[in-house]
Order: sequence, then structure tokens, then C-alpha cells
Amino acid sequence: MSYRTEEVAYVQPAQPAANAQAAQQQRTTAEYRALDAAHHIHPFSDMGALNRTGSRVIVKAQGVYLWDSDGNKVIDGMAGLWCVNVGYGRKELADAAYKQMLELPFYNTFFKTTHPPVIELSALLAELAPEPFNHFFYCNSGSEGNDTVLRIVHHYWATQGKHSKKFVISRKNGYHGSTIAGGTLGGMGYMHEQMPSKVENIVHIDQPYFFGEAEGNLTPEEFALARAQQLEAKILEIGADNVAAFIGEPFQGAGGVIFPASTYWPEIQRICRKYDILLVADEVIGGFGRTGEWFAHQHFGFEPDLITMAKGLTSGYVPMGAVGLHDRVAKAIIENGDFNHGLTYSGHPVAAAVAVANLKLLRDEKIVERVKTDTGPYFQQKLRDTFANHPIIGEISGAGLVAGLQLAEDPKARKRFTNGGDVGTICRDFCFNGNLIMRATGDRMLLSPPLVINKLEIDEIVSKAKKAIDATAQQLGIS
Ligand code: PXG
Repeated sequence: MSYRTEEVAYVQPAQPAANAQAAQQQRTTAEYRALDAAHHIHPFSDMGALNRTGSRVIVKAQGVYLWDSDGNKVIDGMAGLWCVNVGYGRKELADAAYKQMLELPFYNTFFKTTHPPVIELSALLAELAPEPFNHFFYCNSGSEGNDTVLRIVHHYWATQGKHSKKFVISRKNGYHGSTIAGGTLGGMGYMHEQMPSKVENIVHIDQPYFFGEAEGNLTPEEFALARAQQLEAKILEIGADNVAAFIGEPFQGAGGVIFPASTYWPEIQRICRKYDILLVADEVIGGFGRTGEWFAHQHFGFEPDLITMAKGLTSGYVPMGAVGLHDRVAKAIIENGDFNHGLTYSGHPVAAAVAVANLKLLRDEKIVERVKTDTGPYFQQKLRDTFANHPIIGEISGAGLVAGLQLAEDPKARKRFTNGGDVGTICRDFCFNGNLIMRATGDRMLLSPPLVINKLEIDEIVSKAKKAIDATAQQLGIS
């Protein structure tokens, strides 16, 4: 169904309804689309193009399934936006929010006050996070988490009397959010192009993307080591006395589920320690069970100084972000006077109550353990069995319940399509039409389903993905 933007202004609003829910139910898909086009600017979207075709209107969800306003049932291979770890429709989270809203919907934590939900959440996070992480600072999103990381890093070095340590090193094709700090830390060229003002003293090194960027006969391990050693070269170029931190996602999520070989993170850690540089793990996607560990840095075997968290912290039911501080960083912050940073909603009671309910589900229902020992290995094996010799799949990356499928013109020669982004979009649209949500990042197809997914539902995702990828190959004339 399509319509033109200029028709939108003449759409009649629906009759006033007794309550908001009834009003929602009264609108047709066409009415929703028209109103959306008339008044809503979507994130990261070409609104002119979107308004001409219209958005898919998602009206409800349960478990791993979504329903749109035409009644289509869609399996969600992306857990919303990498966040609905406990799946949709968990009453425990709704109850926690409801109860907290009646008890204490808001109070701040600025002026010598605190409240039970933020206390419970902090204690629970200290229990679930690796041993040296016992202190947490709260915000509303992953982007704010990384802004907070920068504030903590700078304050930390000031407390150590090392005021020249200002530079933060991150990676091209990393994603750290869309505030000015998050966008600058990230290495997305198309974002930087629209950001004439950036945060100072942030520089980027190359990413550990073997399939796309390795040259010659390097093994994945040799390539990953070489990419990690770019950090050392960059530190020496800037001067270790001027470098404050390195930040990276343990695996790049939005950048294409890029899993570095096992040599990468130990080398990054060695370099950070050698030059006295804080190591920040952005766990906004990797945290809370995605790889089968509570945190993705545990999967890769390194120990960060700071951890950025969001998404799975509340399974996306309400917005919340946090930064976990290693004891040595926390000690410096605690013992050195005011830290002049905070947000109205730092530690929001409703968000904190939902986070506690969410983390207890992940823990008590052994959801993270199941990802590690059961559903994760099943998912990874199923993908490899299904796509190992597929004519347009060049690489399958991932662990636990996250995966990237590299589309390629010649998989064996590691030859990518020259118009890879278009091929990804074709494939994404086949998925969409087949009622599977799968994300395309350029020429990589991504999966990150809710962590409560069962094996039958995994089979459904993989078979729908296969149909879409087969259809893509067919459209390209490859078989
Ligand atoms: N760090 C990482 C690693 C992320 O993936 C953020 C920070 C920022 O979080 P907020 O809550 O501010 O969005 C993210 C967010 C995509 C997509 O299309 C990924 C994210 C956000 C929006 C879209 O893959 N990741």
C-alpha cells in the first residue's frame, strides 16, 4: 500500500475515543501511516522515502513474536533493537513498573537522597557483574552511558594528577550512540559527515573485520593481532601521557556483528596496561547474556576498567543505561570530592524497579545459562549447518544468540559484492515480506533474537532466513 505525503494533511482524524487504547484500536493501518507521516520524524531514516511507502505499524508482541496493524505475525530476529532479552509480554516487569509508580514514581538521587529500587539494583548488579565491579552510575540510554564514560575517564585522570591524559581512542565502524559524544566516539563515517561539531581529542583506529579488510594470507588470528597493535602505534604517535582510554564493543553490533579472533582482546588489554590507559567495554549490546555470558568481555577473556550498559539492563521495557566502574576507578572517584555529572533521571525509580525484575528473571530462570549451554550452541550450529556452503554466504560470525551472516559474491575468495549495501537491502526486504525481522548492515545480515527463544522458534528463524537468502541469490542470478 502506498500513498503520497501531500495527501496526508487531508486525512480525517479518528473520532475521539473513551481512552487511548480504544483510540489506537480504532485506527486503520492507512490512518496510522498517514498520521505517522504527517507528524513523526523517525531516527536514522530518509523521511521522504519512508513517507511515500509508509511504515509497518507494530501493535503488540508476545514472547518472540510481533503483530502488525494488518494482523500479520512476525518473528523478531532482532529482539526489538538488540534489547528485549527476556522477550515480550513479561507481566513481572509490568507489575514492577506499576507498583513502583504508585509507591514512588520519581525521586532524584542528587541531594543526599536515594531510594529502594536504585539501592536494590546496584546491589544486584554488583552480584551479577564480574568481581571487581561493585559501583554503578545511572543514565537513560547507551549514548548517555558513553557520555558518562567520558566524564568519568576525564575526572579519573584529573584525580590522578595526570591532566594531559585527554585522548580517547576508538574504532572505525564502532557504534557508541548518537549524542555528540557517542557519535564522535563511534566510527560511522555517514554520521560524522552530518556532525560539523564533534568532541575534541577522539581518534580512531581500524576495526578487526577479517572478511572485509584482511589482505594477503594472514590468518584471522594474525590479522586480529595486527589490528590490535594499531592501538600501540596510535598511543606512541599521540604519546602515552596524552591518552586517557580506549573504548570498544567486545564484538561490534551495529557495525555488523564483527567477532574478532581470540588474539585481539588480550593484546588490546596488554597494550592498555602497558601504557596505563583505561580500557572501556561498551556492553550496550553484548551485556546481559547475549553471548551466553553475563557480559561479552567475559566471552573474550579480558577485564575492562569501565563497562557501558543499557538495552538488556531493562530488556527495553523502559529506558535505562548505566556505567559499571572497576573498584580501582570507583575508589578514585569516591575519594576525590565532587563528581559534577548527573541527569534528572539518574537511577529513575521505575526504571530501576523494572531492571531489578528483569535481572531476576535472567538469573532465576537461568536464561543466560541456557543461552550458553543449550539454545546458543544450537543456534550457532543450525546457522553453520544451513549456510556452510551457501553460494552467497561468506562468513558466519557470532556466539550465543547473536550472529552475522556475510553476503558475498564469491565466498571462497572472500570477494564481496560491489553493491553490497543494495544486496543487503534486497535480502532484508525478503525477510520482511516473509515475516522475519532481520537487520542488514551493508552486506551483513544480523540476528539477535530474544534470549528466551526456544529451539522450534530458532528453526523458524533460520528457515525463514534461508528462504530470504535463497531468494536474494536467485534475484542476483546466482545459484
Ligand atoms: N553502544 C552500543 C554498542 C550500541 O549498540 C549505543 C551505545 C547507544 O545506545 P542508545 O540507547 O543511546 O541508542 C548502542 C545502540 C542498529 C542500532 O540499528 C543499534 C543501536 C541503536 C540503534 C540502532 O543496529 N545501538
